[in-house]
Amino acid sequence: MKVNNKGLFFASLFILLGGFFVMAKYTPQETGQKIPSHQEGFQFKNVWQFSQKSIGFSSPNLADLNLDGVEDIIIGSGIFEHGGHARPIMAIDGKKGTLLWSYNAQSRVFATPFLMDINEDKVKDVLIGTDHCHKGSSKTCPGLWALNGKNGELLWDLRKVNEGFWKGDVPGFNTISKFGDRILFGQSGGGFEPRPPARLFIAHPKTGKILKEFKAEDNGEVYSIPTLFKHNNVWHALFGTGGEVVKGSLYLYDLLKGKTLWSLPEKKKGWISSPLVHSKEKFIFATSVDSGFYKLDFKGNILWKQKVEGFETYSSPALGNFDNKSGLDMVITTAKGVWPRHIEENRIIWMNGKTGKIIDSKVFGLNGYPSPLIFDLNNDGFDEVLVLINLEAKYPENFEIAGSMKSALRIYDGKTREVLFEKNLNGLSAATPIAKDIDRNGKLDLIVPVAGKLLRFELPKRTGPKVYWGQFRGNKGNGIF
Ligand SMILES: [Ca+2]
Ligand SMILES: [Ca+2]
Ligand SMILES: [Ca+2]
Ligand SMILES: [Ca+2]
Repeated sequence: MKVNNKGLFFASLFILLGGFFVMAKYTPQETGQKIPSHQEGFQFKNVWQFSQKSIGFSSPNLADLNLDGVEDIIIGSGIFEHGGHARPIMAIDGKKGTLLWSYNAQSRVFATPFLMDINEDKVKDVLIGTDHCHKGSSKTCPGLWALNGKNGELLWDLRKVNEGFWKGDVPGFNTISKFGDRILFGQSGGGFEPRPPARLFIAHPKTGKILKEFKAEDNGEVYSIPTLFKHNNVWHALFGTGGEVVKGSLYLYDLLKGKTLWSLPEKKKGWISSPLVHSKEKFIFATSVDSGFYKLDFKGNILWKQKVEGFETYSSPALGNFDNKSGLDMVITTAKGVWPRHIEENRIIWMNGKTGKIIDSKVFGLNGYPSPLIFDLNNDGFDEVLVLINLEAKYPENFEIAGSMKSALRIYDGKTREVLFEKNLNGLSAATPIAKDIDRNGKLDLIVPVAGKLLRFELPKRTGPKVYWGQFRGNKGNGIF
């Protein structure tokens, strides 16, 4: 279960992060947070480290691209807004941590790679788009491409495929979602004044041909990655409009009829994080920027609402069992203050799934936008939460210092909600990691992106942990629990 931003959402969400760092230092002692002295059994070992300066905003995804039985990592890059930095889309060997291929994206990539085999060679291919144009080397942007998963070669270029029909001049693309034999993606809107409305596109994944285009009813900007689900045999798209300072609504859209079924407005700010759908229990959990946390049914009825005043939420929520009562609970991460100055504190909040009552909450560092991951590491029926934390926040004029900023990987115990494990990292953390046993040896792996590098850790012992929400937007990367 987890969180993200102006894309990233937070893969997507991070489009928003350009201006949020100010000088501040975080001292863990001040928070009263206990750092565990006994972590035996949970000492994740570093397997490899892959360095590339521009890594940091795009959350990774997994597929075995070289067919050696170990899943490989696909990630975008683009911490640097300006200048002639390389901003590649990369595939990294999961076994060795070496580069398999890269594709030069010119502009920044915040989105998470979407993976499906479109050329029918049994290897998943990579579909991903970029942020809007920036000063510097960017010439043609934004772009959205399908790349051959085997070698990174271009399969199609959205701009070329739809030449003469579609013009995409301004805002960037968010992460792609699949429904039936179609894909859906958004071109965010906003970013420029006057703010153009976001456009959402339905396209054919094999050719890149745009089949249909629509806008949200309020003509808003859309940073929230749509969560697509089938209900009563109809494909629905759930997404939010608005931004950090622009109000918006949560929409449920009927993709067949092309109409809005319902919407839920927030008065002051919008909806940036990607909403979560529980397909079996048929509920929605969505978080607004203004820290409104909503459990809804599929008709849009509010089952409960929790509001935390003075906080803003950009990350996607997650589900798990965190108290001794039956039923799934919620966990969210949120930041005190108003964007772009979230310097006071971050907070992780656990809520009872039936009532919305807060089970617990803890302060956990600064400017933390990565979404949480959920797994039961010690097999006690209570779910641990993994978060990436920034321990200092600076405003990096050009992000050159982002790679040396202090951060940490922290795991909270599901039962006590105390810190079970913590490891210091160097590098701003702004994307969501992955928890999965990528080589199927029974030992859980963590794939951790921080500014300037990607790290693989592995548990030393076979513990057979159950991973319920192992990457950005869940185990399938689609926002569905
Ligand atoms: Ca592999
Ligand atoms: Ca393929
Ligand atoms: Ca546990
Ligand atoms: Ca493993």
